[in-house]
Amino acid sequence: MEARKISLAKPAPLEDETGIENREWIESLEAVIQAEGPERARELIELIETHAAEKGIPLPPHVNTPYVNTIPRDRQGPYPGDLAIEKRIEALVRWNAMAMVVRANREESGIGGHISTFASCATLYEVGYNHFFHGHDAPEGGDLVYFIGHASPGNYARAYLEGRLDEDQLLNFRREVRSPRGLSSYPHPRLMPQFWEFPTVSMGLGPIQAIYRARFMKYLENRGLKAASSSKVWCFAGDGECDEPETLGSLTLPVREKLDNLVLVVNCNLQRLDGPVRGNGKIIQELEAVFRGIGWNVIKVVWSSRWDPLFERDQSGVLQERLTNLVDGEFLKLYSETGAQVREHLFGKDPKLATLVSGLSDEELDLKRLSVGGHDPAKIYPAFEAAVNHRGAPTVILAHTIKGYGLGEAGEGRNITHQQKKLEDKELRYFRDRLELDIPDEDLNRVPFRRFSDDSAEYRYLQERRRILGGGVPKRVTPPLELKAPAPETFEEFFKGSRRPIATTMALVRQVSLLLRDPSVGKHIVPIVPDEARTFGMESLFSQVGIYSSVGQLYEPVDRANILYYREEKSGQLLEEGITEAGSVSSFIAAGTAHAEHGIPMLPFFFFYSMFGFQRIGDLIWAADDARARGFLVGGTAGRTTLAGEGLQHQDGHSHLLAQPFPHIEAYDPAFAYEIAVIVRDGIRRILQEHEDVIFYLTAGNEPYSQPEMPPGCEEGILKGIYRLPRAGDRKDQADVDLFGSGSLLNECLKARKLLKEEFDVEADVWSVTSYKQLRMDALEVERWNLLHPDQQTRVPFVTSALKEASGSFVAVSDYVKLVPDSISKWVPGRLATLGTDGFGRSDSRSDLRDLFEVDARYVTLAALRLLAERGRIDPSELIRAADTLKIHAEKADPMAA
Ligand SMILES: Cc1ncc(C[n+]2csc(CCOP(=O)(O)OP(=O)(O)O)c2C)c(N)n1
Ligand SMILES: [Mg+2]
Repeated sequence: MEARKISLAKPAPLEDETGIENREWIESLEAVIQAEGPERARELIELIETHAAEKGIPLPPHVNTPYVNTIPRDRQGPYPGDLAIEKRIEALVRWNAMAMVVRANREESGIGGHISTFASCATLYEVGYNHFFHGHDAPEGGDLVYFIGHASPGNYARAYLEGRLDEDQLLNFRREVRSPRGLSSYPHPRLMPQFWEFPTVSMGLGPIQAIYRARFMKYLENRGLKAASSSKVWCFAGDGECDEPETLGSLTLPVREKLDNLVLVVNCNLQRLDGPVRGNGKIIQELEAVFRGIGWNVIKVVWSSRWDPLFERDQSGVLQERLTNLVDGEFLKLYSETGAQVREHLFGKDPKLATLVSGLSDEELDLKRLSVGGHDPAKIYPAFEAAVNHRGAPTVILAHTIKGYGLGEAGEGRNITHQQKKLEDKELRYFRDRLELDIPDEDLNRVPFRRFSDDSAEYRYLQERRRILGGGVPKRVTPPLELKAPAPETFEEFFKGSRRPIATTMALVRQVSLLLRDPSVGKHIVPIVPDEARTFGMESLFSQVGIYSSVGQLYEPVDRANILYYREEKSGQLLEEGITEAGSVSSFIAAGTAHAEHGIPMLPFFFFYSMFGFQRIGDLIWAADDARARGFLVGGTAGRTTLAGEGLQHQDGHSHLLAQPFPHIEAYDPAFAYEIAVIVRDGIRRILQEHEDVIFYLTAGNEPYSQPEMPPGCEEGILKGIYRLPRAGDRKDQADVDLFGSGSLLNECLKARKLLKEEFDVEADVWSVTSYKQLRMDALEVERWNLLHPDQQTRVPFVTSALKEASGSFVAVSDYVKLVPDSISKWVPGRLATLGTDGFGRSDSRSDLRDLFEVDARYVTLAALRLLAERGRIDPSELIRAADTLKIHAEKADPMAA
């Protein structure tokens, strides 16, 4: 975007002939404002605009305002705090934040950390800490503040001054391994569960989580689970971060939902990591256009109070015009210059501008002295105040700041500033002097941490402010909330089985539907779906619990006559998010952490197309795990050959592989309805009764088949990952071969067992592997224990002991890539052959797909025979005959290469 194009504020010339006419128009408008007020003036302007449109006169969209503060000086009330004390507090926070990073890097070069980002947002945070951010003890509940991840030294430095962290902890910044008291690099609730609430450092994930959190708060209120409150969601984000699609991708939701409990503060230091965010444009104006265009309340905090007299003297608007036309790259250059250079380069271009500043000394013109709005509490306070008082729409504050503010030559506003981690003595001295701290020269090199004494005015002030605002922020609290387990009937029908063919997706939906009726947990369940409810057969939930809508239903739905009609209501329970997996998982995180944030235990079930889960929004699931969210992720229409007909972009054969590295996600690929019931029942117990921070991932298929009754004694195996299905007949002795199946491919094992018996006189046992991940985790844990405890009796992984009486020849078939079953091969006692669905999916019938990927009963049979041949149990020549019998062609295309 060219700066010239966005200078909508270009003032009209008032001197020449046209100027006289212009002035008459302006004077008329002024007269209306004076006589009838601004509202009438607005009406008239709109009238003229409409008329112009009728005459075919194109007008530019009104998305920008001049490049000045939105709140004019005369609407700025008196500052409610003690500015001198707050300045001294801020100076120490700034110093300590810098000291943490510098000391950490001196001790361990390369340990990282950032100085300049917090240096840019420190004043924004301080005004928040002194006047706005409510802690959990506030009468109406705390505010939820999403801090900028890589500005975390600032939060630690603040907590240190408040006495919430001690020096030892500061010294262990980024030493999360060396010391149990180490401070995590970024906000990680997993690592600092009593401190951090929201993981934000993956750029873009903070804003989207904050948006859906603010909506979830309204959801809880509208459903009557939470009293209406004035709690706000504050989200701080970087201007560079706004390039992430997650940052700006969900901006319409808060407008639609009128989320006036949401305040987004964009720290516009005009720089990102490598250089300017928009060197050739103006990021603040660009963002203003985006937010205003959508309907946000936009407040720009651009210039500090020192600019006020200049703007007041600028009757012709020439200063405003110059600043509006200045590209950010040029501003940053000017910022690094001396006052004399600024006089020449910024003000010297126009005689009127030169005159405007002629009474100011060069020192006074130095931009480091003139400063910008985001470093001036007097400008920040009214913006924050206007934001929290605004009704009916979310607010964004675009605050102009300087990256590395106060660092001078060490990186203030320089391109290198982001990476600055070490300061030399000269630079430390400069920083100290800018902050007006009384650290003696001889102490400087130690970069000491400094705090106020307990009887100082500053300490009393900051403690008092935090006490009034309800305690420390951030602080994560998890009250022990107990919910009674769901009634046994909620699960029983699944244990009986069903002859009628049912897909596991249907079983899961039915399970959730029964849970929603349960008197204990029912109202705590949050079904979430990104526009796939009908795909998963969830539409019965529309009428059962209603679709949440903050305004109810303003229209009569077209399908009103149908009992399963599209019912929206204010107290609706189902979150129908529309096509946004990223938004939906953000709702999942909000619901899954509601026990900590709102003192209300909620149990989300997020149903999504399994292909668009871990693959598409893996980073948000990672954040959910970090956030200690609890709940159930359900990957529907799963399995590369179970979902027929959709093809390459839809058929998921790898989400179970992608789920493997997530530490607190237990992933299951259940085959039968009773397995689902066992997993869900135990998961709910662990979440609601044991208070475990765990997420369950269940894949569910859409292939209908009859559901067997639950065999006795298999619950442990289902939960741990493997159990044997009842044998055909009542054979007691060992089988010749053992077959592992998961999900709907378990049926292929059952068919293969029959084929093996009938065609080849081979006895097979069939095992349902509900979770390779669980088996692997257990085996890794046991292996580790054995390594560390050589003096004790060796332990055996569950999978090894479960299979100890098995044949020693195993065939695993999975609707996922072969690596999934391969992941346990080390611990399988014998030889394991794996069949899986490596390669791009295709649209076709299930049987053709299973032939393509070589995962049907015939291939299971052939693989079993091959193992027997390898062991000398059958003659290898039998294999040729077998392939022939099974109609398997040796020269068929390899699905991985095809
Ligand atoms: C998804 C993602 N990509 C890259 C990074 C690495 N990174 C950390 S900070 C940063 C620059 C941030 O710039 P900006 O948002 O403007 O914040 P500032 O430091 O300028 O306040 C980058 C690229 C990250 N944390 N997350
Ligand atoms: Mg930036």
